[in-house]
Amino acid sequence: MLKSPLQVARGKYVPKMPKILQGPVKLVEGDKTQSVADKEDIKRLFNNTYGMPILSLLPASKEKSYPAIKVAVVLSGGQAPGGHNVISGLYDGLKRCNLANRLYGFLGGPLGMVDNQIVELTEDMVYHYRNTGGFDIIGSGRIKLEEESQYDKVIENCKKININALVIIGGDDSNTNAAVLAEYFLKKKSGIQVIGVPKTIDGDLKNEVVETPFGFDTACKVYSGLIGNIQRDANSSKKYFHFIRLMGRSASHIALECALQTQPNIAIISEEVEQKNMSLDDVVKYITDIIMRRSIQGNNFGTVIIPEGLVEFIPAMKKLILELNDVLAKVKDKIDLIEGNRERRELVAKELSPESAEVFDSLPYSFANDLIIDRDPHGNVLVSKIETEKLLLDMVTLRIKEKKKAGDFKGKFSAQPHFFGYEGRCASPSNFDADYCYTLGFTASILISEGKTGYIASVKNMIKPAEEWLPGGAPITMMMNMEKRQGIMKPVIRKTLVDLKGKPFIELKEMRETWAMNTMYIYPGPIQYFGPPEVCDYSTQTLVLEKS
Ligand code: FBP
Repeated sequence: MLKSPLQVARGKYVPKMPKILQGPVKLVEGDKTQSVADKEDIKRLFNNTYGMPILSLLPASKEKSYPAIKVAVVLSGGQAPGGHNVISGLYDGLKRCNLANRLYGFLGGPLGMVDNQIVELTEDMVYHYRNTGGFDIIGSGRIKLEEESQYDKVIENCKKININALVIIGGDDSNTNAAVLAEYFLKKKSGIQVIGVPKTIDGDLKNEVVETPFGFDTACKVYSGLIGNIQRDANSSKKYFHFIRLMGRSASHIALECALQTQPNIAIISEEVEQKNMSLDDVVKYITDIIMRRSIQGNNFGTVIIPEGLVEFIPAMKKLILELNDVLAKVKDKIDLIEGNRERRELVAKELSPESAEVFDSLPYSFANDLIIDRDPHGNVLVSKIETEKLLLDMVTLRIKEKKKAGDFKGKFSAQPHFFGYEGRCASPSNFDADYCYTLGFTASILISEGKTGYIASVKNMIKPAEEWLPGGAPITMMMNMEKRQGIMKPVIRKTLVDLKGKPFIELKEMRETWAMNTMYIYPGPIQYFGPPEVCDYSTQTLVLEKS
């Protein structure tokens, strides 16, 4: 395998671990738990795994001996930096619990568990992936396992080589799947445990027990580095407004964090747009107003940060998308047979309520087409394919033209669209993510060895140096509530959106007028892997502001 000099050097990095995990540990049970909402429904659906206690790992006086086990790991959903380190930590942790333990990987995501695509992960294999980005060691996939026949197939495949436990590394949907499997496996007395690991660059799988999902830190640092470069270019040529859409399917955590790291002129936060009941037109007015005010000062340049999920938070669009989700599920067979976009739009429009049909009709065709493409297997709109930055850029351009015609705008306006998403998802993990992921994997190995199931590995106290982090586990059911998915109420982990009363948003709110009118860009530069801790080990501002 050919490697770059940085890959070679980075391969030798030894992740920092909590002091607690460096010696013998014991598991201590804390308080019993309840789901975040819909307690009765979740309790009924998760009869065997509901209400379990929080678990903490604490130092013990001597090493415990565990029986030898076989564990299989699966990577699920979108890539996030650090997945390979979860596997490295899991591998090393299993070997510390018992040298005879063996680790396997299901290939290509959850479908690999059904199709029995499995490989053994040996020391040699794991070695090549330590501290690297990507999920390519075993691949990933978005398939959702929903049928009992699929769960039975997973049991059958695990039994073939006596797998004792599964580790599912994924976001809210994948960890929901982990909870469902843990419950089903207990009901069927299969003896197979399931442990989840919190992953997603989107940052929305966090709550009182998960401080942050892994991958958010690295992805935000990559995007912020790029935004900083663009800002330096904008400030040099002083001729473009850059409309930058940032990944993050639903919540605006990435947009908010990158804004805090780079101080752009405008940062739209979807959750605020929804709270203020803003229309698309209101968002356009807001952006245009700042562009015009900057122009009066002679600043015909700037940066606008746009969260990927914005359209789903504009109330009229949200209503339209919810209706479209149901309509698409209903007409799926018919629509698949239609080739032309116009005919597809017409078929869908007929099924919408009059208000939503009007909104749908008012959208540019290309944008309306984007809204009726297939949902992912979890029923989510594929927002990464919706070019909101171009839509806003076109609408702002039109508005500026009108202002110019009316004699209200005398400046110059020229803009460039950008979308940053895939650039950050497989980056080499920052020190924070490399350390965090290794710790998560190591913690998962202990939860399994202790016979636990239906838990997510968790690490707390993360604004402190890694040595002081507190590893443990939390029952997945405590994060769940009931939500409508593809027209049906289902138990799911509740996503955490940007808290408009939280410190990160308040910081943005207090500073944004200053950032809009002055050019106060910060240029974070690329992630640094070698150097002083203040350059290499800092965590996101979101985490620092939320937890300090
Ligand atoms: P997860 O929720 O699975 O972590 O994925 C998040 C994400 O990166 C979103 O930010 C983005 O909208 C989506 O995946 C893109 O999905 P795909 O990889 O299927 O294009």
